[in-house]
Amino acid sequence: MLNKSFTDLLNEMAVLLELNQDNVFRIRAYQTAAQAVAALTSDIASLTREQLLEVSGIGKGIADKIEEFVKTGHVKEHDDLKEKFPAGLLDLLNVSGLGPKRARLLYDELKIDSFDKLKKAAAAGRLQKIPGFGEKIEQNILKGLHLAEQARSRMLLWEARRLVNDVLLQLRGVPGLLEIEPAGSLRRGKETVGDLDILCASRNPDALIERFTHLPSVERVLAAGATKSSVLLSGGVQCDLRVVAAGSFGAALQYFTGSKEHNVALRERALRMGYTVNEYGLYRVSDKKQAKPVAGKTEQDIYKKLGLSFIPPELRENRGEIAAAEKNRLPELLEESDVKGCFHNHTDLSDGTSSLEDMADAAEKKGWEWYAVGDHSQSLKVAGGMAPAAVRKKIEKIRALNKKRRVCRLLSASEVDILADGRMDYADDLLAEIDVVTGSIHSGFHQSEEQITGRLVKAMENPHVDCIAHLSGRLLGRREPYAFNTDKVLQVAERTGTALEINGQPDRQDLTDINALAAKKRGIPMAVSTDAHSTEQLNYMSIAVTVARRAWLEKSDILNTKTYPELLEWLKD
Ligand code: DGT
Ligand code: CA
Ligand code: CA
Ligand code: ZN
Repeated sequence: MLNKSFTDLLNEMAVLLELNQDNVFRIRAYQTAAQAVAALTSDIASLTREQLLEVSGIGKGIADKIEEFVKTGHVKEHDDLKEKFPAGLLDLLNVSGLGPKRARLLYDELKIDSFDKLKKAAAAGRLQKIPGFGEKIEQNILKGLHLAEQARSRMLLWEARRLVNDVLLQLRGVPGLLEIEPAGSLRRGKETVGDLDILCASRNPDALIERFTHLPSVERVLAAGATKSSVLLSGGVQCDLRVVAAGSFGAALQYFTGSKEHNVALRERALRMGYTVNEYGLYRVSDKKQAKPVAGKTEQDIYKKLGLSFIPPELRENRGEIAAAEKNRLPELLEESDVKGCFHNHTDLSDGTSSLEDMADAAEKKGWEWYAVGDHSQSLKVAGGMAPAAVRKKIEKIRALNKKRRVCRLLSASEVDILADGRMDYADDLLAEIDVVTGSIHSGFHQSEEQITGRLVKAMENPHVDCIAHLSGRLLGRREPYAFNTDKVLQVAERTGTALEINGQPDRQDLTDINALAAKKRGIPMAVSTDAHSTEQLNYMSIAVTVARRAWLEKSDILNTKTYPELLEWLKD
């Protein structure tokens, strides 16, 4: 499928045009087209010109470029533009606080075209001397550099899953393969992943290693040993493949899943019980030569022999899971199949790329029982926030659609901005007409902790607000969380019965697992949301569910597990 690489190309075109100080409408057209292509479910290479032109956001110019790209793998205008600027300059745009305009200035004034040069210049205080920069901007750029460096060394869970699934798919057919499973932080569902760990048992390790080191996505082979091979995938991500004997597979999977802290605690427990545990198996301490493992083929056997119920990977962080497993008191974790709907998402009426009908169809296809169709509120102009009249029209439309559709019931929803002074972005009479009101902070991120906490409290005290979205406002690798008093916010959520959201966007994932667990302890209802901006993004539900699992959440903690009548009942309260 060419869509991803073409989307990247379009986004890069938009940036290059901006660096080139081109016409703003042209730049905007490329950005819109990138969103449109990203949301397509069919391969652009398989669409006719007529079909392409039917997609909103794709005009004649873009259709030409698609044809050129499908035929040649290149777009000449893109190549030409790229030649005008050094490659490192584009890299700089990953630093938050540095848009194309400022990057261009840095290049023109100080010849800065790499991370390193930028870091040196900022540290030496040379940026603030450029007209229009100043000390504050320099500080922001330094902060942005720090975040970007962190982001470079870790990838988002979603991206890690995509990469690993691709590798697994290609290894599954190799002759002699007995078992294959991803391990490490990926299997534990951590929000970001450092490197990819894959574990295999095989009758023919050589064939496996041979295939692994020659995958099309492999850029460089770091090691190709019979038991451990490491490669760099394109994009510089390291992937380790370990091959073990089938009798040790469970022990190795347990060991390489981690976390290290969980493993240390487990090993101490084993020792107290007269066992040693390592990646080969569980042995009696008296078995000095480790000749006869007590367990090793499956993880289940190992936990069982240690007197524990099976601990799901998401809980293996040494946060009390071993004590709970000993008493058979582990939570029955939320499953994606428990989810019956979603109430934070968008359509093309605001900044989404799919229509209301398409989103509803996609929700139905996911097997959901209800779907609250959301959009942004009026103040969020950059995201096409909706004016009150448009919201009312949308509510009418949803009512009409519900007369025709029976499988997945539609509700109206809105992600309503919590304004800088804590007022909601719609008047109460309109809020009362919307089925599900989610309050969000999208502005004033730099306010003090008191101010932001005050805004959140005021929003939760509004009886029309059902839920607070993405509490923290962070964007992993790009924006730090805003300052807020967690205890105070949880206390008010508990008192007002306002739900808190776990957002499934790969770069958000907040509530964090820690905050979600704290909310559970107070009995605060929570929602898992996709915040989808296209039909495809409804798949981000899997990310939100993973965060919930890492937070020890069960079906009963989550509003999305309610049936349609139960949900209506909850909304009434
Ligand atoms: P990452 O890659 O930074 O996101 O985190 P992990 O957890 O995937 O860590 P990684 O890739 O270094 O190692 C994979 C697993 O192997 C880790 O979760 C636990 C296990 N492991 C690695 N080194 C050690 C160690 O020195 N002691 C113990 N007990 N376990 C280790
Ligand atoms: Ca890892
Ligand atoms: Ca590793
Ligand atoms: Zn939002």
